[in-house]
Amino acid sequence: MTDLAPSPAAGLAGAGGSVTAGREERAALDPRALAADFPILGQRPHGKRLVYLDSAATSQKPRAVIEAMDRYYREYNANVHRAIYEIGERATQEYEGARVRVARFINAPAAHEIVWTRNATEAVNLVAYSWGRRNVGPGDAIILTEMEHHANLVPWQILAQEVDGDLEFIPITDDGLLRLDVFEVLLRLRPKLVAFTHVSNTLGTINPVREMVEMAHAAGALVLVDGAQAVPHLPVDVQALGADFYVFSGHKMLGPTGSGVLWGRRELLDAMPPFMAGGDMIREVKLRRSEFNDVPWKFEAGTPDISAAIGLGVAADYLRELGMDRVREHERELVAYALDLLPREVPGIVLYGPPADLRGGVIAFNLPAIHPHDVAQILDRSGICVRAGHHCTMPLHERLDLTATARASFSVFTTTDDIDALAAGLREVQRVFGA
Ligand code: 7TS
Repeated sequence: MTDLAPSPAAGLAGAGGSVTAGREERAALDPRALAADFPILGQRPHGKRLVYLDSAATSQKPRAVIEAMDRYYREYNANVHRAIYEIGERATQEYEGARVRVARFINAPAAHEIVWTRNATEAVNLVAYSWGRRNVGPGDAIILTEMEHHANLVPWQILAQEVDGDLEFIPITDDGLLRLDVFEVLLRLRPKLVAFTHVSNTLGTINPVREMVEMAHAAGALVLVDGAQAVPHLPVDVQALGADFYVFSGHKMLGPTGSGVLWGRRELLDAMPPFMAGGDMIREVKLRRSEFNDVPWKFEAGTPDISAAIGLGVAADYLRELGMDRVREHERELVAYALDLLPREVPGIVLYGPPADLRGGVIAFNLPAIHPHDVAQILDRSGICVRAGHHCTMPLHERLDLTATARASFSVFTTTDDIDALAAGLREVQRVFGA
């Protein structure tokens, strides 16, 4: 991997302790100090302090990311991989440098294994179309779980319908944990692929990826992990996890919309046919046939979202310098605080999902007899943003016998004050409804 200049202005003022990654003795994250890095947190919706509890939908962006993207457009906007002139060379360098930053962030063996996509959804589709159509045939099984986001479900449904394949699902317990005993039995089908989420976007469940990868590999299956809710919140080392494909979105990890990643093992990516075709993904084109470019460019047809890739690289450095162990510990403490506070302060609240040690910074809940959309709308009057609905996990809601939930989700700048505000806001919802 090539050396990189330090990322521009990763805003770590007040982050606490030294910024040397991986140092055990570093102080805990100081979310109040970090909040100063996020310009949007100065907004006052309805004249109230912005309490942003929807980072699972998309995270807010630190100044360093916004400024890096702004700098690209102001100082060196040019297309990549073609310009001979100075600003074009700088654009290519920063764009490819971002790939190195992201590779380092997830400990990918090589930057060339990082394929840029628009988001996690596109990354799953890329694998389903390119790898799936080559490797899954009639009667072949793909194993998913009951807790998947639609992004890691619908592409496999379409593939299975097209090739007459078979989808099987690992069920969950009532606490929202995967039934590994049933997984073991399903593996007797000798599936071609097991695809599951690292962290549930609804229940927050952190799944035992390593153990599941070992089980799947022992049965001869490849593994795709949906890391959209994991990469922003806990340390992810794709080599240690051992999966074959790992996908995530940039916009949930403090990066811009329009940025996403497919990481795949080199030999798998090399063997896969292109997904989209056109410029940049070719080596040589004749009128009737073409030779394709190397990985990862083989999968990146057309002019990419250059500024988004650059912004994502800066976001990866920002999180890396914070230290993902500290991010995880911060969010674990917040979840423990909320799981303790909410049932005491908000009579009758129903919380879904496992205990704090087994979940990321996500809490789905319901108030008895009040629709989650009403909950979200009344919270908004107090400047509190939560999501309400099925969170793109309709089968999971059906499994839990629910049509919708409200959901609060956390990030590096979330404080216990925010959770106190949520509790007060929920009491206000109950007052409005006379509950
Ligand atoms: N996988 C998981 C686990 C997700 O939570 C999401 C988005 C996706 C995939 C798709 O990400 P995208 O960037 O391609 O859209 N989850 C949510 C959510 O929970 N609320 O809004 C989007």
